[in-house]
Formats: sequence, structure tokens, C-alpha cells
Amino acid sequence: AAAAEKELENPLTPPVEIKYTKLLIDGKFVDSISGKTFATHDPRTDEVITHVSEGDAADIDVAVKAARKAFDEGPWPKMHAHQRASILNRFADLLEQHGEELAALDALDSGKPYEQALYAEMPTTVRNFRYFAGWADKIHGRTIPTDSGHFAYTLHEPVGVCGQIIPWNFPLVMFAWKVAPALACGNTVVLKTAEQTPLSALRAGALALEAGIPPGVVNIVSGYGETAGAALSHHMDVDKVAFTGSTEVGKKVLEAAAKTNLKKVTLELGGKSPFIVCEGADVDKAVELSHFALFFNQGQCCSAGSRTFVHEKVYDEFLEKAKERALKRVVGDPFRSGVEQGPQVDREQFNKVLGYIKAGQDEGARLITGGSRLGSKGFYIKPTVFADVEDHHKIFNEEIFGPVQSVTKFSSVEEVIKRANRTHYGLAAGIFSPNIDDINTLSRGLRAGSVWVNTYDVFDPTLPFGGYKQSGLGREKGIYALDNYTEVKVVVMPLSNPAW
Ligand code: TXE
Repeated sequence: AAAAEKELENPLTPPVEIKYTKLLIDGKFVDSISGKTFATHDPRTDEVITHVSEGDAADIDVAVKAARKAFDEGPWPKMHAHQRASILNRFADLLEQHGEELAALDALDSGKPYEQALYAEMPTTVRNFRYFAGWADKIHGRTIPTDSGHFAYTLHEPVGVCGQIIPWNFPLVMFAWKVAPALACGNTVVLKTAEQTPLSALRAGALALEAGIPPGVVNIVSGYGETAGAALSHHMDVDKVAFTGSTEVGKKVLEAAAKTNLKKVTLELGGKSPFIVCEGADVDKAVELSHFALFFNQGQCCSAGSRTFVHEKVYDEFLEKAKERALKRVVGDPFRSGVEQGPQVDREQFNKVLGYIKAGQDEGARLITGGSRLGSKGFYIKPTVFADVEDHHKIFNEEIFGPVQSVTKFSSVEEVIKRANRTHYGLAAGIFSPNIDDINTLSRGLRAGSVWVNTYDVFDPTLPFGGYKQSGLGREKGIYALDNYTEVKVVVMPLSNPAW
């Protein structure tokens, strides 16, 4: 442990050079109108990595105008769909070729392990673009037999200018989930990245131009939420906004749409997802999967399995092994090979997580390992496990977004369904069981948008993802994502010979 702490004092040099820090508007990298910049920090040390142009309402306005022009006059929505597909495939190829650079930018900016970014997130990013490129020329309407002797058919047309606001936990993957379906359907985009992690999207934006995506189709504005983000969600000429982030801000985005032009809104928000270990489960496997479900990405996942329900018959054995597994978790410099957990993204999140650990102790949950920061530099937190957590505890109800596992005991499937559903969230759920009847009862009883059975966090681009209740509105990915980015037009005309 002492060696690990020593290592954190001397961060490794990331294998990347930062080339893009300006805003991408209308196909050019430009300074912000105000000339202002903001610092982005390395979570390993809290030192400044670089300064990035800071966009605000004025820059959003220029970016929206460019996106509008590219939509109304540009070739993008009108070109043959197969041409859009081939440009998107070329973009995917370029992202793949620059995988190491992009992964290093995300690891540096967010603190996530470089190998995770390179071997898990980059392939997903690329795959999302290829998947949606595949849809571009397969989006079509229907012909409809009417009651009244009319010929009617539907056109699925692009919505227009799409505002997209993304968080910092998976910068490139969020870029892909938002941009890929929007472009495949023929829309144009103004993307606002999270202030903590602006770098990778800018690099990807340069590759989008290189791939032949026309100027104005993808615009990227770095900046803060209350300025740039709010301007985008209030803008009168944005037709649709897609947001991923906190439930609190998601409500503001929906309110902004209601108060302005009723732009279409999709929201992917927070969660407090149950992970349920049933009677008869193989405890070693259950421990490993529930550990992954919670600790992946420093616990900073909207889908984190952050309420671990364990059947009373395996509870004690589970706790002992969950503690052992947390103690074995390799926390360290995200650029060192084999590291499973890096620092939390920034000081605010670090303090928030430590605050919840304190609340857990104050309310009487039993801390069995971890419970404090690791080292004295940066935002590293020891993998933490609480046992005997009760339903009313704060750590069991609020989104911690950190490496803190909360374990509780249950006795029956009926009981656990009731307790698992007692939350305002409904994003995901995990079931670990060898019993098909338990699996079926639970997967139908749980109110959540994704249920993973004997697996977790499967984020295939083909699968819909989104939340019940206050975890969101709409579904991203898969065929369902196309609805978010298309309007349906019905065209009706009389038939001169309705008998036919
Ligand atoms: O989120 P915000 P923060 C949860 C998680 C985390 C908490 C706070 O619990 O601890 O939210 O994180 C932009 N109008 N999630 O503060 O503020 C902001 O600039 C328009 C869950 O980072 O919601 C950023 O681009 N936009 C989540 C994005 O919203 C605004 C991922 C998300 O930031 C805005 C991240 C405004 N008024 C955090 N204010 C998930 N679902 O995965 C901020 N933004």
C-alpha cells in the first residue's frame, strides 16, 4: 500500500500531445467570442493540463446558426443516405486509427484507466458509428391503407438542429451515443461537452472534418453548464435536445424546452440501480460481478449497481469475499498497465463521495473496508464497502457516483422487488441467480430500463438504453434511437379509383 501511495506522488507521462483546444464551429477551430478560456485539470494531481476556449451563449448562437445553415442549405440531410453512411464509416475508421490518442485524452482528462478507455470505450465508440452508419439507408416509412379511399404514406425526416449536452464520465462514448444516430438520420449537431473533459471530443471533431462530414454538421462548444448548456437548451432555433447528466439538470433542460420552443427532449439521468444476489448463487461469481457493477469507472456510472441486495443464506460469505475483492482492487495511476481504478474526476466529485462515506458512518451502516482517500495527492479514493445498509440510509437512496458499495440483506424475491423498486430512479438492475423462476419474476417485477441477468453493463450499440421514472425520457441506442432523431410526416392524396 505504501508503494502504491508513493507511485501516486509521481504521475506517469501520458502518451499524447494536445492539439485541439478551440471551439469547432462551421468547420473551423475558432476562439470563443469573449476570448475567454478555462482550465481543464488532471485528476491525478489537480494540476492544469491546458486551457480550452470557453464558449457561452454568444458562441452557442453562432454554432446553432452554422448548424441551421448546414441543415437548410447543406448537402447533409439531402445527400443519398448511402453516401452519409460511407462518410460515417470513414469517420469510424479514423476514430479507430486514432484510438490510442483519443483514449489517452480521456484518461488524462477524466482519470479513467487508459487500458479501459483503449480496450473497452474506444471499440464501443467506433462500433456505435458503424452501427448507425448501417441504419442511414434503412430509415423509411410505410404506406397506409386509409378508411377514406386515400393514398397515404409516411416519410421519416430528420428533426433538424440537435443540441446535445454530455457528461464527463464517458466522454467519447457519450459523444458517439449522441452524434452517431443524429448524423445517420440526417440532422446537424451542436454538442456541448462537459467542462471537466473537453479534449477528446475536439480531437474527434477534427477527424469528423477529415472524414468528409461537411462544415456546420458537427459543431462542438466547450463551456460550462449554466452558460453554454443553458443557452443551448433555451435556444429558439434548436429543434431537439439530448441530455445526459444529473436528474436535477435534466429537469432544467426539460423546463427550458417547455418555456421556449418545445424542442424535443430526451434525457438520460441518474440511477440507484439494484444488484440482486439470489439464494443458491455462486458466491465467488456474484462477488466479482457485483464488484464490477459498482466499481467500474471509479463508480462513476449512471447504471452503477449501487444497492447490492444479498440473500440471507449467502450474506455473510458474500460480505467477507466482497471485502477481500475490494482490498485487491488495483488503484493507481491510470496510465500504469493493470490499474483498475484511477482518481475521481475532480475535487467536487471527490468531496461529494467522501461526504457520502461520512454520512454512511454517521447513520450507522457498517464500514467493512476503505472509507478514506488514498495517498495525499489527486482524487483517489479507497474502494469502500458498507454492510448492513438500511433502506432509509442516505447512501442507499442518493446517487453517490463513487467507489462505495452498499450491501443489504433480503429474505424473499417478493420482498426484494418491493425494496428495489422503492426509489425515484429506474435506470438499470442486475440479477444474479441460477434459478429461472426467480430470474423471470425479478426481471418482470423490477421497474428499470435495463435488466442484466448474470451479467452487467452490457452496452451493445444494438440495445436500447434509458430510464423509467426520474432516470430519464426516451431510449438511446438501437433501433429505438432513430425515433429521437426523426420526424414522421404523413402525405395523403385522393385515389381516383379508390376500389384499387
Ligand atoms: O452533473 P451535471 P455534474 C450525476 C452524478 C454526479 C452528479 C453531478 O450523481 O455526481 O450528477 O455531476 C451540463 N443547463 N451524474 O455536476 O451538472 C454540464 O455542463 C444545461 C450522472 O457533472 O448534470 C455537463 O455538460 N446544461 C450522469 C452536463 O450538464 C447544464 C453523468 C452534466 O452535468 C446545466 C454525470 C444547465 N443549467 C453526472 N448545468 C449520468 N447520467 O451518467 C450543467 N449542465
